[in-house]
Parts: sequence; C-alpha cells; structure tokens
Amino acid sequence: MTARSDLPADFTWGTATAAYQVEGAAALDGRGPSIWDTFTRREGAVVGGDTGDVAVDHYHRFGEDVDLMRELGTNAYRFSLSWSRLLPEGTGTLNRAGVDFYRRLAERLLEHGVTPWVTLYHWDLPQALQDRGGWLERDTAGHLADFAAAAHGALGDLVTDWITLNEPWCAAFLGHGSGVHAPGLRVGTRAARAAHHLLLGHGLAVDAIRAGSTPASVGVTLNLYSVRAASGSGADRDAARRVDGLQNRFFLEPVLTGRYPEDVVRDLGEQEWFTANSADLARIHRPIDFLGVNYYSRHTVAAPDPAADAAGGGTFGPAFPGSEGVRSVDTGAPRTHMGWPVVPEGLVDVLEQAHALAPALPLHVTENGSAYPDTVEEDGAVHDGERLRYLQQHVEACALARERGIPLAGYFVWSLMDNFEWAWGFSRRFGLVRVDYDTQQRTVKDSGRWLRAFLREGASTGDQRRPAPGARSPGAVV
Ligand code: IFM
Repeated sequence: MTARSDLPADFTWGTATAAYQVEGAAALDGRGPSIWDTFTRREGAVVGGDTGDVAVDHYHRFGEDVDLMRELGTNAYRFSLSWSRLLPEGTGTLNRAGVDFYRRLAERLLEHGVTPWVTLYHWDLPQALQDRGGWLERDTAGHLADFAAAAHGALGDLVTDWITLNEPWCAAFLGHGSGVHAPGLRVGTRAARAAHHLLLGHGLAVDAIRAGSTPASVGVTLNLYSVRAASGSGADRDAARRVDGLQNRFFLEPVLTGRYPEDVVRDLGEQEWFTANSADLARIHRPIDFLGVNYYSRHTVAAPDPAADAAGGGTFGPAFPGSEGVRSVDTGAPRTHMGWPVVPEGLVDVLEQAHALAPALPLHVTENGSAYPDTVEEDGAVHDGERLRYLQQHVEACALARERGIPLAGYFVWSLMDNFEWAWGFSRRFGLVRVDYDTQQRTVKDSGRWLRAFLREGASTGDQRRPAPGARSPGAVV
C-alpha cells in the first residue's frame, strides 16, 4: 500500500497529452499539415475514419483543461508542440499564432502552479518534411534541431523541462516497419535508419536547446517494455533477446552509452550502414538531465513455431524487423482494451534496466495508463474501477522502484483526458477525464477522483472504495 508521502515531497505528479491527439484546430491560424493529417485521410488507416481535425478541442478549451489539472491536484503537465503549427513548412519563420497558443497555455499552467513539460516531437512531422523524405533522410535530424532552437527561443522563458522525442521506436517501426502509423511506410529493416535519424535529431536538439539563452532541463522519452522469455529454452531466450534488443536496447544504449547493441544491428542485417554512420553516436550520446520512460506492459515471448501459430496467440511482425515470427505468449494476465497485459512489476524491470546503464541519471515515468471501454452512468459518473486499480498498482511500482534505490523523480498519467488514439481513432479511451466527443463535455472519472484524493493524502493505493464526490470544478462534472 502506497501513500503520496511514501514518495519524495518534490516528486512530479503529472498528466500527459500530445498535440495531434488533443488540440484539434487542424487548419486554423496558419497551422500546416502534418503526416497525421495525411495518414488519417488514407482509406482504412484509422478505425472509423477518425481524424484529429477537432480531437478534444484543447486548442480552444485549454483553460478549462488546466482547471481540471488543478482540480486533480497534479503539479505538472506534459504536452507536445505541433511542429507544423509553429513552422507550417517544417522550417523557416515561426508562425506567430502558434507561438501565442503555446505561450498562453504555458502561462496558464504556471499561474495555476502546474509546471509545463514540453515534448518537441510526438510523431507529427510536418508533411512538407515528409515530402522531402522524412525520417529516412538524415536532413530531418537537422531540421528537428532547428525547430528545437526556435521553440526554445520562443518558450524558454516559460518552459524549463524539455523532451526531445516521444517514443522513437513507434515513429520508426510503426511508421516505417508495419506502417500502421504515419507516414504508413513499410521499408523493412531500413526502418532502423529512421530510428537512427530520430536519435541523431535528439542529440542535435539537446545541443540546440542548451545553446539557448535560458536554462533548460533536457531529456528524451523512450517506450520500454519488460521482456520475458516464455521458458528457459535457448530458443525462447533468443526470442527475448531480439525483442528486448529492438524495443529497448536499440534506443537506451546509444542515448545512454554511445553504442548500438551489436546483436541488434546484426539481426537487422544493417551492419554496413550503421558502421558508415557510426560517427553519429557521439552526437546522439549527449549529456541529458533525465530519461523519460513510458511504460504500459510486458512482452512474454517464445521462439517462432508455425504449429503454435495455428493455435493463435499472435506473432511479432514487420514492426519488429529481425524478430518476425517470434510469438507473443498469453500468460493469463488481465488485459486492457488495447489487449495489453497488465503487469505492474514490469515497470520496475524497465526502470532497473535504464538505471543500470546510467546509475546517476534521474528517471521520470513520462507515461503510464490504460484504456478501458468506460460506461457512463445515468448520473453521468464513470466508475472506471479497472483503470483506477491499474493506476494504483503502477504507483505502487514507482514506490518499489524508489525503495530499490532508483532515482525516480516523477510520474505522468497517460492521459489527462480521452483523446485520439492514433490508428485506433476515438475507439480507445485512456483518460482520467472522460470526453463526450459530441459535446466536448469533460467529466472526471473515478480514477481521476482517486488520484485527486491520493495527491491530497486522502487515499492510498490500498483504497478500494469509490472516491467520494468532491466539489464541482469549472467545466468538470465531478
Ligand atoms: O496515446 C499513446 C501516446 O501518444 C504515446 N504512448 C502510448 C499512448 C497509448 O497508446
């Protein structure tokens, strides 16, 4: 059982969102198109043909949303910048209206005691840069650094905490391996080159931000999975090595140690290209102030076996070049609406894995959360007991990580509110706050009410009761 006081008094308790998932206002005030605007128009790319055109209208409702954060008692908000809102063509002169929006948001947060945490790149590359080759082109890394310098110049007096990239694994391998994310390419092992250019962009952006005139704390966010072999057999252990290699080590090691894991580059069959570009490792391995870890689940894996495939269970596909055919094994753990097994102890695994590579580096859980198909009661309440329990179990895992000596300094829930869940459209809900997509009405769910009680020291993770209703907040039905 964990209480807020079991974590340090200066621990960061935040919520997170990303520009394309929440802002809407896709064609307003000079914003240029991003690859997600293009991808969502592709037939069959997104469930229900949903788009982020309106999303949850955070662009217009951010004031109400900041009130919700204050109501929840969180002290930080992680949001991303829409690159094409700030630089409609991806390069050039800043769009004043875009700067104004993010300045007003940051000012509003600060007025309410909520620290803004800015992610520069959360997957929405300006379409103009995709037209020049996107992340498969090395130049895109330099453009990210220029964007970082411009954004920091425009917001650095209000924002101290900067995250260069969100989940480069997804941008590289879902965007260019399986193609289920924008830009929807399937280039096989060459997707690893996109990963390299993203990482290079990270390193260059770190330097660009540090060169600015205001001090900054800079890091990068990786999505790490706990990976376990289904058995002790050599074949299953090799399957786990491959999946851990591409998902975790391929990103952790260059950022934290300045090396790519040789076994992964070999599995990919990309040795020649990576050797030719090895001088970039010094540019990727820049000193950072923290590592952001997004954690959702564990992969339990077994060696390819066509006979077992026939019995179902799922295999890793083109998003895992070098591991295709590796099986995902069902251990019987409960699953979320995304189908992801709920394994809270896996959060400790991934924090330990990162900590082992950089023992002095502070870690932040920059995303953790769960989707469930919520039901709205007649009185408007959302009793999302499963999400509430997921949250409690992962907060307990944070406390355990601290007990084990890991310098974990913050925890951000994904997400503040229901939003556009990429290829799943609006069919998957992660929010502490429900959004009625017809009216844009926000309603704090039981999970949000529990978090509020927990942060006010009125509840612990052992508290199974429904949180008592509190006072109504502006814009929120509590
Ligand atoms: O919604 C995403 C987010 O954009 C990145 N991390 C995972 C979340 C849930 O899939």
